[in-house]
Amino acid sequence: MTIEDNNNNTDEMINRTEYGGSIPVDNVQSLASKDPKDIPIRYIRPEIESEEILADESLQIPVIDFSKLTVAGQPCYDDELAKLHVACRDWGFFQLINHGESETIDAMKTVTKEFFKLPLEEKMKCAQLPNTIEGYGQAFVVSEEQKLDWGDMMFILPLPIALRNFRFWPQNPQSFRETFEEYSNKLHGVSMKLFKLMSINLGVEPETISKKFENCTQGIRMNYYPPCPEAGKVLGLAPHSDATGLTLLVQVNEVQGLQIRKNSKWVPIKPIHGSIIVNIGDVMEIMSNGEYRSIEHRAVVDFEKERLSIAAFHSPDLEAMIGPAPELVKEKTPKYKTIDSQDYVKLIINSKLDGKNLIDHMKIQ
Ligand SMILES: O=C(O)CCC(=O)C(=O)O
Repeated sequence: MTIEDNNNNTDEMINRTEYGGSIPVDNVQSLASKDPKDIPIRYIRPEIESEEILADESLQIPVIDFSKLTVAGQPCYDDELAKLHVACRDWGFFQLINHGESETIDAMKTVTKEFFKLPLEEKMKCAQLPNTIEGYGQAFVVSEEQKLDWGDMMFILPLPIALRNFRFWPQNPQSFRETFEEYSNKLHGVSMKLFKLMSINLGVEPETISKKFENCTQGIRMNYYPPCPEAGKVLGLAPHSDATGLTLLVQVNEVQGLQIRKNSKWVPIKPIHGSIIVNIGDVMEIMSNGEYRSIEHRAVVDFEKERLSIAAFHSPDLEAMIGPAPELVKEKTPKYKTIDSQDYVKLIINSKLDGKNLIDHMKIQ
């Protein structure tokens, strides 16, 4: 099916509403443009002022050179593969350079910036609907009391193709759909190469991990964080680990904001220009039986400048079972439960972003 096809028929194949959704809340970009001095209390998080942010700029996540991992047996291949294993095990985060997808990424950055610059009425043509997870709005708001993130997002599920709902794919800017489809394919390709390399590093058969992502569920979230005069008291995105297998994140403009939790402190990440920031999600933690760890991260906002990022989440296909790879529990006990993907997705959508709360549900005590 191509993006031109009408996909109403897929609504019959997949009941989109059964997964639940997010409670609608104010548009933050409009809020920020009106009276930026008067920040509603629901955005203010007193607890963050006492949290420690590491000032040591030398502590940075590992950098992996993808060009050294293209052909096994190449000089440097073994060293880079070992470096990748350490990055996944000890950090759960790394920056991928020389990935060969710069042109597609740059095009995606351009249409993302253009989309968020559109008037609200135009963006609202792709607004979330009750009980859907896709579209323009905010995600993970599950109660009226919950603190809110200082940001808006556009979330689309481009894969699997059968699940596409073009209602949420912007037609403005004009090149959005074509650029987005290309981006989805290219980033899925990068993630597949990484899943295969991680499977080699973990010593598991491709069927156990990487094959489960061939027909993956891919969600792409474009985040827009407006500037905030109370930037030190709000968060663009609350601390969370990703519920997925692997996330591939690009920072769209030069404003930094991603922080990861290491040894109870927040470490600001300095993206290398053109890199993809990769992080291990909860599903990889589960499948690797805890050998790899998903890491809590959050997004902070700037006092004066807007910030944009694009996260591509890769989850196993909807028929797959999610649980520890049998090879990795042979001599150990399983640390996590095994459940089917659809139940796992329901768990994600109906939870608020709260540290590693999701994976705690999956742990065998
Ligand atoms: O904006 C960022 O840097 C972080 C985005 C993120 O963590 C997410 O979209 O899940």
